[in-house]
Amino acid sequence: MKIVFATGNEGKMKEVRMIMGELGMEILSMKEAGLQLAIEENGATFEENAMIKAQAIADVMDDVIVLADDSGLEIDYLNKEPGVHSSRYMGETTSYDIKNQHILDLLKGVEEQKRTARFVCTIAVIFPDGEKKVVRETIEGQIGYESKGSNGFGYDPIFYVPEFGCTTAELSLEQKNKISHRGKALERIKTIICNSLAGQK
Ligand code: ITT
Repeated sequence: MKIVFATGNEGKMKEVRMIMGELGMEILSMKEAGLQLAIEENGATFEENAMIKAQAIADVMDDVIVLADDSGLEIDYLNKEPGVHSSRYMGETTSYDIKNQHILDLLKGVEEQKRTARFVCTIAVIFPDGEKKVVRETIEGQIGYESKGSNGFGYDPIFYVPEFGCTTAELSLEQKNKISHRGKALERIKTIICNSLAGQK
């Protein structure tokens, strides 16, 4: 049995491979599965978008477990924006250096207690028999005062985690996966897959 992960985001794929690799199953990105689909993420929630992406792959592939992640950054001071629009925020092709600087500018002078934010990750799974599940996990933090670190991707350089005293871009892949929204969601999905496979024996 293979897993196809419905993402075109290489940063996500790195995190996925580290955790899901422990299952001992082949994990393919959409590109590796030979799929070039333009999937319109028009859901109103992370859960809906994750299921839209997973369903688009499940519709064209048989005998694989399909996973899809929809995630984003909610900034309380900006009324939870960019939220479900995180990858489209300021334009899909705009660099994260520019997006992150723009957010820092919007929060200029805002006191620490009001800089609260969270990463949200929903992961949808669709099994070959059509069974579907979706999980949601978060990590709480704050928008920092400057961009820091070069690990991770996206908004990691401005997402400050008080317990660690650094941004998620300053954590190693292993450290980030232990505490992150995606790491926790992937661990739950791993258990769901293990239980489902055990039930089939
Ligand atoms: P796919 O839809 O192909 O998976 P995407 O990047 O468009 O790739 P999303 O629609 O789920 O994915 O948007 C998620 C965005 O939220 C992502 O592009 C980042 O900007 C941000 N994001 C999510 N998780 C993140 C993380 O762990 N670190 C930094 N930024 C993150």
